[in-house]
Amino acid sequence: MVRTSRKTSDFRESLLQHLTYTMGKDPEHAQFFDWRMALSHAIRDRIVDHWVASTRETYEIDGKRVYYLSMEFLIGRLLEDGIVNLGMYQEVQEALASFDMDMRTILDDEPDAALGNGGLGRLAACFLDSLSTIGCPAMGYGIRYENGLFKQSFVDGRQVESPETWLQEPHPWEFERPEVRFTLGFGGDVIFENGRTFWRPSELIQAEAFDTPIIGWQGRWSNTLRLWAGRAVDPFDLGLFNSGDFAAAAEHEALARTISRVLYPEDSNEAGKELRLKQEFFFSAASIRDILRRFDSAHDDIRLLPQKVAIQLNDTHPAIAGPELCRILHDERGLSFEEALEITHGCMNYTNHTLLPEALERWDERLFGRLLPRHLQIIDRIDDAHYKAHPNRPLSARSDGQVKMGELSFIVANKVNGVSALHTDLMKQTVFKDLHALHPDRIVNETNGVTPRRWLHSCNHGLSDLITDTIGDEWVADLEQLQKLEPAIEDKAWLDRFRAVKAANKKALVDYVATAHGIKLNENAMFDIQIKRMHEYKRQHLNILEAIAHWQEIKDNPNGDWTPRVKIFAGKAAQGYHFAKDIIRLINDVSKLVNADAATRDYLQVIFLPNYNVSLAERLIPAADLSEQISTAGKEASGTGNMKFALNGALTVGTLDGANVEIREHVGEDNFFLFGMLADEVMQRRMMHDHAQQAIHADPRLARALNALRDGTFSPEDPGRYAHIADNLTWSDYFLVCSDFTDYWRAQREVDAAYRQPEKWAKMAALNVARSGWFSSDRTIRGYMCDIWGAESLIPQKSKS
Ligand code: NBX
Repeated sequence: MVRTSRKTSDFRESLLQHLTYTMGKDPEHAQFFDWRMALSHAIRDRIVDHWVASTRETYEIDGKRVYYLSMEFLIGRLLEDGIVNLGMYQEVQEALASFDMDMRTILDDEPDAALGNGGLGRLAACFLDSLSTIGCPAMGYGIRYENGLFKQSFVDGRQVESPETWLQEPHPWEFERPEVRFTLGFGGDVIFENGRTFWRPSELIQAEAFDTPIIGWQGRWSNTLRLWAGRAVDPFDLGLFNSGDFAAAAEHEALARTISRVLYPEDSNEAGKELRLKQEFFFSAASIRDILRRFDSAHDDIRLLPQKVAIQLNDTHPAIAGPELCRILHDERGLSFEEALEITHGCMNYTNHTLLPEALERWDERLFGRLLPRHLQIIDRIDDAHYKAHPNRPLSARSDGQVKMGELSFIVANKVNGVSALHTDLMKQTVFKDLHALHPDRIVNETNGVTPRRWLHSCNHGLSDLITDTIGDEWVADLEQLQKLEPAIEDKAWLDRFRAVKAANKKALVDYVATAHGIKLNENAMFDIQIKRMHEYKRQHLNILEAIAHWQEIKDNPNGDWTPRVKIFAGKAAQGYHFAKDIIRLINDVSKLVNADAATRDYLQVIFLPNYNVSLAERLIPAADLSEQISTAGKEASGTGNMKFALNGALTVGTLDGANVEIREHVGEDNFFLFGMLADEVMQRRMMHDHAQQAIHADPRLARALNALRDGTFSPEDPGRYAHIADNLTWSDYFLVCSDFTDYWRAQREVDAAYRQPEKWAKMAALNVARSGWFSSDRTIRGYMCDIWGAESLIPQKSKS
């Protein structure tokens, strides 16, 4: 046994206790799973102490609490987070080593909690981390999906989906709260009786709470993520069972559970399905009840609600929380409608995450009225009140036979925010133009951020250690301190260390890809990475077209002085989004041909890694040299991957879209590869009917790459497979892939040239790290606390430094 400190041997003892008494195993027979569970419980015990203390303090101080309602929380793994935030990394490592166990292997055994699709869900997870780190009393509310985002694999290059089953093994981080249950309803009638209106639903269901503690940096504060699971009101019909109809006897429970069964895999697309609306109401209504119950336990004047409660709607999915709160205050508690609406308005705020028209939630009013008849009436009254206040501009949430959740959220909310400066401006100019004119102070900007604990400190140990060696460790909770790195960047020896860290991260990725996928990547090449959901506006097809053109050019001149590149893609496409799935297949087909080409493979490799998720991102981002942020300007609301890459020392090739604009301002234009049209140029260019043909005509490289799609170069067994992609780009090209191609090519050759000067490149990359401090989600959350919620940190000032 290795010699260990007192702390380590104490921890070793609790690990052994849990292995023995929680898992019922002895060290000789324990599997990785047993060790991971024992470790999780040992860590959890320590988290709970902080959690209970924070909860107690929140009640005692009785300040304003923040409630973050989100249909998605893409939290990923939790064990390492807990260990790191408790500052126990070393003792855990030593304790495990004393049993001959490798910590990394145990950590990698944990499945990802994939309760989200993409940016919106991951942002919610970063916010939870920052809320706890800052010590803002807060609670996240969402759905405990039994099946998270589907698993992706490839068969003949095509995406195949299979169910995700994270809850099939015990989940050590949650606490079931059988005593916290609310009965909710759907359907039925609205009754008017004795001068009062009330709703009598016909279908009842229960929401049961499951709590996960969210510990902040250094364990100073801990909040709760409360997820709701569907349960039947009468789980089992004994009468039916006794009569022999066993299936029918259990039917209630099965039906009730479907409500929290699966996460809808639509990202930036409205699903429009009845079950989805039920899910939205289910978790919003349960959360509102829970918030009111907690408020009532300490106050007896409901008019104080806006002083004590700030509710944040993460996009429009929880928008029904507004009418539901109004309904309870008016119908159940007897407040006048005006007063009910005023209190609701004082509590609610709404974040918009996309301007894509197909993502703006709208419900057919017949479907809506069938499930939520009283809420439809309440929405009409909200509209009436709004109209009364602004009779000259009739703007309503219900119109054209639809309930418009964006308009509803805007009208009900106290503050409405966009997620980057550009996006917030575009909100004012486009989707919310008229409402903004009526309420010019309502829209504010809160540029997104990412948690530096997960996205630098934990995922990139090499860089984290180098930074701490150079400027101390306060940067982890005060990311702007990274600026202090700037003088070191001038020091050749420091820069060599910085380069060595990147090289080691790339080597680790190369090893992982070799083990997991049997592919040997060239670790001396530039690692060029695009990882995000598959979507035409994100333009993975622009990236692969450029790769095709590049490959063709290398083949023309195989002895040229090329800069070696490995192009890495990862991302999932929504099941029904066929065009996006075809782009995945195209990339896989290009990969097959190009990687096998002896004439070019030293210079260009292409790989699409399956099943992109949070933990894969944690491996890829630290190893990136180049970050692809190439959306059509005006379409990506913010992006957060872009921030993670810059923070980990990758250079960006990108358009002036979303938060790229602010990243470029912060890191400096010399340290960012800009290309492409601006948002207003995009709108103008689209008016030209032949924009794509003109671009193709003007650029023989583009024409040739498109021809390779048409002539079956990448699908000889099925030559017509990609003709429709070429046709789409030639004849329609809504996202202006062709129009931006030539400038993208130019930027990529500048990237090549810069990469050939390793010292210059390293300096630029290090400046990206030093100047990315502003993109911490701690800064974002402070912005929300001050501009939107009026909430304060409960961590005593003295212990903050
Ligand atoms: O939210 C994403 C944006 O696309 C990113 O630019 C941004 O960084 C991120 C965090 O703010 N949006 C997203 O993930 N989903 C949606 O916006 C969405 C909206 C409505 C809907 C489904 C998804 N029905």
